[in-house]
Amino acid sequence: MKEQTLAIIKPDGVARKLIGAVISKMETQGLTIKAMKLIRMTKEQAKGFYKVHEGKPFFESLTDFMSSGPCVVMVLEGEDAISRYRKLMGATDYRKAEPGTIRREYATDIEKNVVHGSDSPESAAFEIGYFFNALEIVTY
Ligand code: IDP
Ligand code: MG
Repeated sequence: MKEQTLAIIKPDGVARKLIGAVISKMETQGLTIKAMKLIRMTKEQAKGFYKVHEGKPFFESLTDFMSSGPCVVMVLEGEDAISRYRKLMGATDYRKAEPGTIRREYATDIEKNVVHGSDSPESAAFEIGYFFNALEIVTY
């Protein structure tokens, strides 16, 4: 089934000039970019985005990190895009990620793990709507 998912190249990925490498992997895996922009979240915006993790021990540090510099936010589309892109990202902890995945190749830390991806249709709908309005998602 054709789906859309929300992807982020996190501040570590942008700072380390990994935008091109990450997008290249996305395109090679059959994902099409339907929307994309460079943004910098405030701490409050990062907290709103990650509100499902509120109360967890890593929440403060994660939202500091996500607001520490620019991110690239994207809407990706493809067959089973949510699971396809989760597979391409690899496990949250890069040490457990499969070879060839973005996190295994590029992440340096369980927190600074280069990319984000929605984990369900419900989270994709919330996360896409958090950053993009309908006019910004291109139909082609
Ligand atoms: P995901 O990004 O693979 O979906 P989540 O469990 O949703 O992983 O966690 C969101 C983000 O929070 C992770 O990508 C990572 O940056 C950070 N994170 C998750 N677990 C930990 C942890 O145990 N320590 C530090 N940061 C964590
Ligand atoms: Mg998650």
